[in-house]
Amino acid sequence: MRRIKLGTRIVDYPSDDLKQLEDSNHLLDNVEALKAELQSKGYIYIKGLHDRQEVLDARLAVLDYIRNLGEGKLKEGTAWEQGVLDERCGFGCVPYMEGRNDVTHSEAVSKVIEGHRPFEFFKKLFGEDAKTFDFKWLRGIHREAFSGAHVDNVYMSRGTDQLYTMWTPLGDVDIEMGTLAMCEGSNHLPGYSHFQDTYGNCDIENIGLEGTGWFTTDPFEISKQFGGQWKTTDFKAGDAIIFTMRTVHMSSVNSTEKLRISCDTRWQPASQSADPRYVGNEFHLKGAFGLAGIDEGRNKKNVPTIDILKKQWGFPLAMA
Ligand SMILES: O=C(O)CCC(=O)C(=O)O
Repeated sequence: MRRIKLGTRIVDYPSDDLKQLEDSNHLLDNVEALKAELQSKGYIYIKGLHDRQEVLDARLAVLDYIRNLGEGKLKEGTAWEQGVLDERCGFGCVPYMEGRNDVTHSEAVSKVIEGHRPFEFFKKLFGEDAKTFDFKWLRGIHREAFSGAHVDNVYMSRGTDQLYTMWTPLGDVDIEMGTLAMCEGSNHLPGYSHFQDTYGNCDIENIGLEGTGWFTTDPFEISKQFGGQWKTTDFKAGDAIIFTMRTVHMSSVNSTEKLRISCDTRWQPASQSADPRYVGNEFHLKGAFGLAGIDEGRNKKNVPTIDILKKQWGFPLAMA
């Protein structure tokens, strides 16, 4: 049994609070069953979707990029390939790599996150050619950092609803380094209908929300209120998890001295319209959300925050 920090809660793993993810590799030759699994669980976890060596090469390319940004980020006296962070390098020091094409579209990174393996996978899943947003959410998550519970629909709902996220850890990432946790069933269980009709339907950029866009940092505020089951696992380089825009997910806290590197990539059928904010070479986003939104809006007045909205929607603010 391991003690894990999942957002702001400390939980045992594995336990009823946080179970182990099961992979769906046995369904890879049965696309209808794979699609049914994606809808019933809200995700499919595929071991070895990517080539392991290519993922390890991509990780090194990202670390090399960070190393070349200057001193003070990776710990001196340790091999840079280890990805050990300088103790002082936390929020604001780890480079923000989301949508930064110089690193997200570098050869080694592109080869993994938009290489032929994911293209073929999604082509099979959609029954037609697949396309992916140009914007890539490449993340370096430092010690004590994590992502709060949210659905992706609040960030990217202006194109087709046949849009899926593929989360790819770049390297072997144990739960203690900050893995993605899924709330199984949250995309369709009846307990989520008000949550999905209010928060889940929000376009947070449109309403000018200030902050991360997360619903909460407390996993129990989701599972104990609306149902579903939190699950995660230790990921190996090559593994990926694919999930719907309505699946609630968050991450465990990175409690190690190593940088957790991962990328979320969005996929949809090629014939469908895409959210225009994430297509092209330059991205014009009004806000900074996710981890980058933590400090946004702290000093602003008259802007909606998630707490104000939750009150309006009739949700209790915090759980004991
Ligand atoms: O990597 C993370 O911590 C968050 C990723 C995420 O929210 C996503 O893939 O949609």
